[in-house]
Amino acid sequence: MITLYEQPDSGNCYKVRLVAAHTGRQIKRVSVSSRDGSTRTPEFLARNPIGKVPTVELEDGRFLAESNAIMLHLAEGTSLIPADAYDRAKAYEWLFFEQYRRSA
Ligand SMILES: N[C@@H](CCC(=O)N[C@@H](CS)C(=O)NCC(=O)O)C(=O)O
Repeated sequence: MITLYEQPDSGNCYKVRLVAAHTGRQIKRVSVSSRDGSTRTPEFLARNPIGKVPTVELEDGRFLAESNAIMLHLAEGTSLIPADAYDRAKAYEWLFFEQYRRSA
């Protein structure tokens, strides 16, 4: 099972939980927070050297960070990643858009 290190109030972590749910993946959720220092411990920095969430530990023990990279990994082989190149690029367009767009 994938382990998701998350801040429960983080939109980036919510996106990962949504894709996990849509793709039928079970995830183990572990709460960490910059507020209590748990994203700056040596143990957490070994998982993600920049101390950010979401960070996931895959079933094989490897770690992956960046919400969009995690979502693309979870969605691999599903209809969430369209087969058509243009449709796929349109999906990526939304991923890039939301990373820099902070308000309406
Ligand atoms: N581009 C990253 C942004 C990651 C990020 O900024 N995460 C915030 C929560 S949304 C975080 O880890 N904040 C705690 C900290 O900076 O220590 C992504 O999409 O995952």
